[in-house]
Amino acid sequence: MATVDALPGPFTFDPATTALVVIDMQRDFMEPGGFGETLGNDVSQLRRVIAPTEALLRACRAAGLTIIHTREGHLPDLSDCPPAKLNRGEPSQRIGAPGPMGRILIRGEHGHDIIDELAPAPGELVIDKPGKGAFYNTTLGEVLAGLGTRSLIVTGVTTEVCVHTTVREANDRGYECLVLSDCVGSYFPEFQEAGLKMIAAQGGIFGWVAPSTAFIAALQ
Ligand code: TIU
Repeated sequence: MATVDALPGPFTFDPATTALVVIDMQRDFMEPGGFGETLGNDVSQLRRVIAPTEALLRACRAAGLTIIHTREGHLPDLSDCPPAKLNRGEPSQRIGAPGPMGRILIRGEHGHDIIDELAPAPGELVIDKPGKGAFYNTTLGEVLAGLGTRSLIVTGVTTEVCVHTTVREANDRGYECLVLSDCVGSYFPEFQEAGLKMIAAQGGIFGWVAPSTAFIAALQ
């Protein structure tokens, strides 16, 4: 067992039953011209997450940890995109509209894929998800059950949207989640701060929070 100095207290995990989950580090959220920018966001806010996540991936690969990447996106015919999600914003900028990186948030398009810096290595799992949470309408639950996973190290974007939804889903399913504060990012600095506080508040209502350096130190 290994222990991380975390909030609200020590996070103890067995690397053999722990998976790193890297959420939605896709061009559509990280780069100009993608879904994140069409929603009115300043995508440059997320760049600071990349370097610490690269270092984290190196450490997790060296330690032989299970690594899972997720991608949010929809089928080309949009049959898996509910109207409540599709009908937001200007029609020319909606999910499925043509953009500089291909159709916005559509599986198989350049913008939908993970940024080059954090590209999955051979053998790492990639879970495509239609919603914010990584469990909803995906095989993640079955995959983790098959692996015997009990703890999740959660990173990615955005903190208060897909990271939070996934951590909440995971917590209800009995997984112990450690969110790495410098490896998650929000378009809104105030949501980043509040989003992290909300996870560890009330004795760790959804999980634990620590910087990636603390987790990497515990892994080695
Ligand atoms: N808009 C926003 O902050 N996030 C999303 O739409 N998806 C994810 O967080 N991945």
